[in-house]
Amino acid sequence: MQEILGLPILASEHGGELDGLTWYIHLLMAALFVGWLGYFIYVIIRFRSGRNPQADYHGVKSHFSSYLEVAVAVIEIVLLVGFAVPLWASYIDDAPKDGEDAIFIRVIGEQFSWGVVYPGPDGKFGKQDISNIGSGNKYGYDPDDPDTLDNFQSDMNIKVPINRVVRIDLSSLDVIHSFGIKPMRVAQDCIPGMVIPLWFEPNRIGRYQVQCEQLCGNAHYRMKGYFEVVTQEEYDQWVEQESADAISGESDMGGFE
Ligand SMILES: [Cu+2]
Repeated sequence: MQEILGLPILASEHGGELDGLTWYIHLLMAALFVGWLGYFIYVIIRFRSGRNPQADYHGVKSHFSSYLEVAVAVIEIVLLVGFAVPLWASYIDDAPKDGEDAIFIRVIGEQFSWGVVYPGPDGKFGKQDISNIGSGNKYGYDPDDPDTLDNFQSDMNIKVPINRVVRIDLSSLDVIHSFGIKPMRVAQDCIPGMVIPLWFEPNRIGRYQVQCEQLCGNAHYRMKGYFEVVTQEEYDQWVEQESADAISGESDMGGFE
């Protein structure tokens, strides 16, 4: 069905279900299209002027169609409140927590780039406080916290190992952005003042595009980053190198000279 619908490459575990949903919605729409078209043609023939020379000025008296409309609205409310909202809440609740087996990353949208913060080999982010914010420390990580030392920044470029659950905590420094990766079948708004988790499992090695999916200003198009899925060994080496560079002060974060 991916080929029929012309969908982008699929590279995540849950994406197949989403593509399935897209496919079923297309089937439903096709059935509705054919059904309504058939009814339309029937009405044109059945109520043609040749067969009905005199117009009927009374029309339909029954309230059946109104009841039907109300029933459809009630079913839609039940689907939304009873199923869709609880399902989404449970997805958010199921996000991997601190200490669980997952890759934790923080992504911060900003006009017009993506800040990407990794916790480093110890898996712990340094403490953050608004009083630490200053030049060279725009996210307010505590330079005296030992957990901050091995944190590193990898702006516009996210790297993750294959077949591991990735949890990305999204936020924004200014306006509403939206973090999207089509092959992963994920998209989530980044809202200033909120931290929203997004989690999924990449299952195909490759380099994919991250884009901002919310028009956020005149250089919105520049918010294009990369999401690279690599082997576990390659990922571990990369984290070690980036973290070492941060500690020695050769790159952003950690160290804080
Ligand atoms: Cu944006």
